[in-house]
Amino acid sequence: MAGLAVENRIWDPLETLSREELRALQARRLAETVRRVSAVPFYADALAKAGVGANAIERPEDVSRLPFTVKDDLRRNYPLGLLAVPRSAIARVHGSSGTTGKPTFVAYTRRDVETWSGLVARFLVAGGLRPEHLVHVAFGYGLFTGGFGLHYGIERVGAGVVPAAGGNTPRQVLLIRDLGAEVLVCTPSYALHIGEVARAEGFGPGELPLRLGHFGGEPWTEEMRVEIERSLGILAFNNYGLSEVIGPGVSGECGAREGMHVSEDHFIVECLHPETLEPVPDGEVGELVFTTLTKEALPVLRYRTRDLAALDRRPCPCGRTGVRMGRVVGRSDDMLIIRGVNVFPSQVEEALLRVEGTAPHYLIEVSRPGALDEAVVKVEIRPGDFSDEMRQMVELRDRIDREIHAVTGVRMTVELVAPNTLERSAGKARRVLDRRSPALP
Ligand code: DLL
Repeated sequence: MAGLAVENRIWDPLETLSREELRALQARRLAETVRRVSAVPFYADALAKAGVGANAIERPEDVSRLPFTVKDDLRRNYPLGLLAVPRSAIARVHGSSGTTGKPTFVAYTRRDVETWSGLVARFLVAGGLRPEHLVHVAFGYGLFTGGFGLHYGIERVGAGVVPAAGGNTPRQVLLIRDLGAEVLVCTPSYALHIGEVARAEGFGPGELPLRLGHFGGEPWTEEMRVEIERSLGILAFNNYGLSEVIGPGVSGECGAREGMHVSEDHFIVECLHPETLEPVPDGEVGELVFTTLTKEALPVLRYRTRDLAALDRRPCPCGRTGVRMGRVVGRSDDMLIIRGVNVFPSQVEEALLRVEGTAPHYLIEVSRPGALDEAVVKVEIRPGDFSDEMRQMVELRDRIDREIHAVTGVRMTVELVAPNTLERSAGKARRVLDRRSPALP
């Protein structure tokens, strides 16, 4: 088909429902979801406060009457207070990729795991995966939804998986070459790094067997796509998701590669102004808010993702009818994604507070000098603790380094700076300088 990068195959006929059929399905599933969550005290309370009765949902637009859910609601109901099924029905638990003292957990029933792998299969097939392929998965396997989410989706399609997981990049290159994987799955920044290492090991573009890549889990740009495609000699596809909603598989690109189709038979997506929470017109950037329609273990109502992107309802040449979301261009909160791990500046602050001698003045500078993110934390020393003695300062720096790693799970470079040298602000303190961010439109 004209304009499509790969042959157009559709995994699930539900991807091409007419808008009318889709609306009817959404209305039915949304009403069911509201009934299902009424069994969860947190939601029963929120629905009562919003004045939403058991039979309030007749149309998909009625979603706007429902209360919002935010990440803090999950934290406050730690570990699994929002569970909508008996504990015995849990088939799987995953968690947020951040490694704070208290992660947020999400749960799946057996049917949720099946729904999820079907959703992952949709975007993989849309982006050219076929049963005869072998797929190299370099996502972490664990609480993070990336590894297992993609793994099950690939198996669902009937393709082969190499569950390589992350780390030891030269070995990844060796495995890809020796096992002959045609498809690479990881974060876009890791794909770029694999490309660099492959080149250092003497492989030119296209000399590895790879032909396709499915990347997600963090923001990336069109320029990065071009770079990854050139260095690995592949076609690269974008896919999006978040653990609270299901994990990867919320949306993904088709062969047109102009936005990611949201699986609207499973999620209602809204694009709202992050402050007024009023809908923004199609084509304009707003915060994406998702309501799950089929999840059993942990349904969410109007989950505020903090991800900023635009929606596009124009027909797509591939024939899929799900609304497309553009690239995530930023976040409406201060969460950083560093080498795929979600980190809040407050976590760095927490780590600093554990170390005697540091002042609560710091600046996190994130950049991407090569393929991988680098974070430098500048920390002010308290006037009395500043010392000309090198050994003392090195010890202090190492302690901070260990604490930051323990709290965030990410290695950052710590730079100690003299008292009163970091910029002070009259309003909100600037804690982050992110040199990777594409400018907001
Ligand atoms: O990152 C799920 C996932 C894994 C998606 C693998 C795709 C592939 P979390 O760890 O909960 O879940 O992080 C979710 O990551 O709110 C976005 O800010 C960001 N994100 C995920 N995919 C994309 C993408 C997984 N394609 C958070 N583009 C989300 C931009 C993305 N940001």
